[in-house]
Parts: sequence; structure tokens; C-alpha cells
Amino acid sequence: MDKKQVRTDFRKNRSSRTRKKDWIDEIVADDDQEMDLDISSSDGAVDGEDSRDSGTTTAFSQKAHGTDQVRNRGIRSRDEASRRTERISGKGEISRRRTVTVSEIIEEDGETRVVPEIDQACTMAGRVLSVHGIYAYLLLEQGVTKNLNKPMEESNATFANGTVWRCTTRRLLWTLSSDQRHAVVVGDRVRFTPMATQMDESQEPEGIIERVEPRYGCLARESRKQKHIVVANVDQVLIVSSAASPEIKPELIDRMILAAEKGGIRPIICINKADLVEIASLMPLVGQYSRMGYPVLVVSAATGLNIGQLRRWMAGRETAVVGQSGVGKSSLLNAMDPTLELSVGTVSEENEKGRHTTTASRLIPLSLGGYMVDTPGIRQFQLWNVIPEEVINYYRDLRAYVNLCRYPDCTHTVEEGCAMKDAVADGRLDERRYESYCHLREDH
Ligand SMILES: Nc1nc2c(ncn2[C@@H]2O[C@H](COP(=O)(O)OP(=O)(O)OP(=O)(O)O)[C@@H](O)[C@H]2O)c(=O)[nH]1
Ligand SMILES: [Mg+2]
Ligand SMILES: [Zn+2]
Repeated sequence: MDKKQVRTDFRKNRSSRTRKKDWIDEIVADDDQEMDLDISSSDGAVDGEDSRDSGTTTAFSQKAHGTDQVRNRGIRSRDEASRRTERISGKGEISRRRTVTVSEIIEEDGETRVVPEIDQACTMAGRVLSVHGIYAYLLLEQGVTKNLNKPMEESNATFANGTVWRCTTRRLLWTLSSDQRHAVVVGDRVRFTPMATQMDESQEPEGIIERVEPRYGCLARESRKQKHIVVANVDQVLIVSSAASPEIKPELIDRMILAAEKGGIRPIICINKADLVEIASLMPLVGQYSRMGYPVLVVSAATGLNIGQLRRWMAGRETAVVGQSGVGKSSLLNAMDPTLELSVGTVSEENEKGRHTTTASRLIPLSLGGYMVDTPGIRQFQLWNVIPEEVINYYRDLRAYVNLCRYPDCTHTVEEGCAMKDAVADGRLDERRYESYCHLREDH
């Protein structure tokens, strides 16, 4: 494989403490990354104060197998560390840059990401189920199946026996990540090093994530001015809304369609709680989305209406389930697979808002093959990295009028004589969709 080197900004340390011992461990731990560290200052640039991965002996550099090697490793490593310290010292100035040997520099969702090279033999492949603080919980990738043809019992058994690993993340990955909050996200495929020792048999086995594989199918949004990847590596997004309680918000559906398509994911529209209304009243909206070619399903978790169909659409695929709080995302997952027993909350009677019962995204292997990701309800879905000019591309019905418009730079919002506006005025285009476009263009 072609080895590339990349200079990367060393993220400012998260602590002012200097701990010489841990700093050596840090280098040792990162040894196999072939890093070139400029660490002439001991101000903490490579301070091991990082509970994410410091101070724990791992099987990381255990090239040959055998516990002795692991036990002796500390001594060998420290020798190596002092040798390395000599080699890399002596710039006299604080430098926060280092060189990392990488196997890939990838373009992901409009951003460049560095995927470090790691030793495949010493690591295992995992899939991130959930992330809580510094920990990512993952399943061995081999331990899961998405094979539709397997009998249900067999897939179930695979899941039931799948051990969940609790992993921290190699500090290097936080350094390389464009968004420090999300070096690892739900749905990520990772390679991790299992820990050499386990303190307590009853605890989950532990490891350290060394590399996040290139992501496809990312659903991202903006949260506190930062990119928040809700989930990675899914095929489809089930955009759930409810016919009533809370009432349906088509503009939120439009927004989520945009986010899904921008992330390369197929949107599916699902209207739940059909038991609360006359189904005929939903048909205009259903018709509108189906005419644009989106799969639409009216369901009820309460009565089981169309749950079988939904299950078929989910089987063998990887689906993120998104929507406002209280629309019944977790209820739908439970209806599809009653063994899940996900918590379900009530919806407030005064303001029809859900109670944010699901608080963190969770990847759930399904007994029918595939995965579902239950996500927490969102109040607003702020789009990430969308420029006004591209919004129209995600409005399938409206964009047909772009070429008919006489103005090459038309925004199709205020221009007199705009072909799109004319089409809305004489009823060829739907007014609600057009207004939704204007809103999203202004405020995304
Ligand atoms: N009538 C009716 N109520 C439903 C249906 N599906 C869910 N509910 C109710 O809606 C409420 C919210 O359901 P949840 O499944 O917790 O909703 P959620 O989308 O997961 O909400 P968050 O986890 O807060 O994002 C619960 O009281 C459910 O019983 C349905 O099809 N019909
Ligand atoms: Mg929920
Ligand atoms: Zn126009």
C-alpha cells in the first residue's frame, strides 16, 4: 500500500497538567502509527492526560501472540520510548504538529479526513452500537449478520451471543477528527485493539479504537454550530412523523429529506398514529411524496397497521429512524420486533410535545437481518453545510422549473417573472412545497 504522510495540527491539549510518565506511555501507545512527534516542549502537547486512552497496557503492539510478550511489553516499550524521545527531541520551540503515516486521506461529506494506517493483525473489526461520553460500545463485525437468507433463529442467536465491547478512542483519532465531539459515531465501522487484561470477568471486554473506516451514508445536522453526525453507514432513513399528537410538520419532512439525500441515504416517509385520524385526510400528503418517487407508508404502532410492510422494507437494510420526539419511533421499532422492549414515553397533552424518552442513538441489530438506529427526537433539524444555491436540487418537484426560468441566477424566491413562481401561481406546483423551499433556502 502506498504510504502517505500528512502533517496534522496537534489539537491543543485538554489539560494543563504535565505528567512525564504518561507522556511516554502516549508515545508508546501510538508507536505503531509511525508518528513523528515534535515534542521539545513538555507543556502538555503530548500530555497523556487523556482518559480516553492513556496509561493502560494493551495488546496493541503485541506483534506475536502470547501473554509474556504483553507483560514484558512495558519494559521494552519504555526503552523504545527513551530512544524515540532522543530521536525526536531538540527543536527548542513549541510545536503542535506531527506527522502521521496514513493509509488513506479521504474526502467525506465535503471534508477531508485522515484514516491512519494500523496493524490489521493486532486489531479486530467492530461496529459502533452507541456512544456514551468517552466510551463507544461495539459489536464484533463478524458477530453480526445482515444476511437476509439466514433463518431468523440463526441471526437472532448471532446477536444474542454477540459480546459488546466497551472501547475508548485512540487520542490520535480525536486529533485527526474535524469535530472533536464526534471522533466516533453510532454506526461507525472501526478497528480496535482488545485490551490485554481484564480486571473483572463480569465486565464488558474493553478495547481501544484505532481507526474509523471511511463512512458512507451519513446523516448529519448542525448542533451548536458544529457538525453532528447522527448516524453513519446507513442505507436509508425512515422519516417518522405522526398524523396527530404531535401534528404532522411537512416542512420538517422536507428538511430531513434534504439531509438524507445530501448524505447519500434513501429517505422513506412514514406517517404513524394513523389510528388517531381519518386515513383519507392523509392522502394528499401521501400522494405528493409518492409522486416525487419517495416510498411512503401510513402506519400505526398501536394497531399494527402496515407494520408487516414496514418490516419488509427494513429487513436486511440499515435504517436510521428519525423524527420529532413523541411521533412513535421507539414504538414502531417495538412493534416490528417486540423483543426489543425499547422505552416509550408519553406525549404532553397541553403542547403535544414528546418527552425525549430516547436520549441517545442506538444501533440495533434486527432479528430479520439488518440494523435499525433508534434516535432521540429532535425539535429542529438544522441542516449542516448546505448552501442556499443547492437547496433547490433537493426539491424534486420544483427543480424541473429551474431550466424554464429566464434568469440564470434566479433564486426563485422574489424575482418577478420567475417561471417557478408562475407555476405556483397557476397551480402547476404545490404552494406548500414552494414555501417550504423558500424557508429552507433562507434558514437552514
Ligand atoms: N395512538 C397511538 N399512539 C402511539 C402510536 N405510536 C406511538 N404512540 C404513543 O406515542 C407516545 C410516544 O411514543 P415513543 O415511541 O416514545 O416516541 P419516540 O418518537 O420514540 O419519542 P422520543 O424517544 O422522545 O424521541 C407513546 O405514548 C406511545 O404510546 C400509534 O401508532 N398510535
Ligand atoms: Mg424514542
Ligand atoms: Zn426563477
